[in-house]
Amino acid sequence: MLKNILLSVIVLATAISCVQTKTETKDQGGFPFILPKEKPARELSAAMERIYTDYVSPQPQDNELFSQFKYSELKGFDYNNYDGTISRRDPSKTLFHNGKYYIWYTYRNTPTPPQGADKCNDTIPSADWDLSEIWYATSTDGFNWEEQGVAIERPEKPNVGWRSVTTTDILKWKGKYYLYYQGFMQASGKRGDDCPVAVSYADSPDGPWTPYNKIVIANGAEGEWDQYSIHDPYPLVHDGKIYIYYKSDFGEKPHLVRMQGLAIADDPLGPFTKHPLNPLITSGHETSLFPFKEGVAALVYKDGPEHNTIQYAKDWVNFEIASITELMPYAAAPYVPDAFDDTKDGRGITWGMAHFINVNSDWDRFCSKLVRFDCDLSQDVHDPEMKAHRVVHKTDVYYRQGLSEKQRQRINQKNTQLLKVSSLK
Ligand code: AAL
Repeated sequence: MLKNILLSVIVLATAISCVQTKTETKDQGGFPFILPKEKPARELSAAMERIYTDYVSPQPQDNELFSQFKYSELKGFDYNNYDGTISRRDPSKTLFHNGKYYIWYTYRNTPTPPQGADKCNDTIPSADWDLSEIWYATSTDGFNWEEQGVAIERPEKPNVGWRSVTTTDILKWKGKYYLYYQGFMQASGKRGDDCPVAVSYADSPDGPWTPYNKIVIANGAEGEWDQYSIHDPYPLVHDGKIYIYYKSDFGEKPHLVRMQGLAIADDPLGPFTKHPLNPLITSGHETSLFPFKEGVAALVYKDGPEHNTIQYAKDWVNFEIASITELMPYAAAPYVPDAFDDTKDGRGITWGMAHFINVNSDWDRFCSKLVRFDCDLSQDVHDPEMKAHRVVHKTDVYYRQGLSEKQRQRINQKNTQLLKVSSLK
């Protein structure tokens, strides 16, 4: 008897709650014609809730951390007609010093294009960034560059980076300059793209650069996510310390996972302590960040579940998606005027360097080139053209993403089966 009473109470309560929900939704009327800038006092769907809770503004054009990206060819760099023997890639953040912009980058100049790990030797590169040095260039406008030559040479064996020194970034700290870079002690691709991080220092951005000749950010312990590769060291100054964000490739090919972590030190030469919550960013490839207001923003592109996003961490550790965008710069290395100011009000960015890899779309002549990008991710600029919702592509951009032979065969087989079945009816 009691059981039946309980059961009927539950059924009645459920019915009332359904009617109530229906009644409440019905009473609030339709959503307003003008999209409210603030979250309206009404019941919202999950998606509508999200545009008011997860993003700076419900519409991209009003979102300071949304931007399109525009690209410009650089002048001043020779690439041997893109025959694959010269490559420039993975630029550093841009530094402004004594009226000139400075960039550093991976420079490869080898007798052949990359030939893979099995065919490489002391002069033949395994990969586009094998047997490379760190070179630098200066500019007064960010479009026309004057290559200055080598900044960091490959050291003698067995010093860190003897095989290749690549993928550098710049730190200015207490009047001195530090270049962090990947120091390869074996050809990339022998096992994987394995390397730790090394550092050199100078009193001037023009050098001379003194190698520390020690590993400054070491690979993780065996079985840890970053046990093989510490890539794309990216220094910023925050909370009176040096914050170096970095990437690691982990897991097994062909399903490499690329995520980003953080190592922190009080001194540019270390010791660096890795953050216990690493990895901090679940997607992206090279590291590209900038102080924004009290936190730090990140350009997250290319790989992972949250690629093509701009993310933000108020505490410099826990990142949230701030906007979704497209056609993002690869290996973006912005000009970040306040990168080393330990600012509590990061002003943001409007331009920087990036790269195009495999510029010929020909794996037998693989080489990369530097490019400039512009954007509006700044508190001090409002450029509506950079806040347009969509990038308008010409039709050939879509046709170039054509079906592979394998996909066409799959589609044709499916179609043939359908026609056969329909003919039997
Ligand atoms: C780049 C960077 C690192 C990798 C290779 C060269 O895009 O992620 O530098 O090692 O690719």
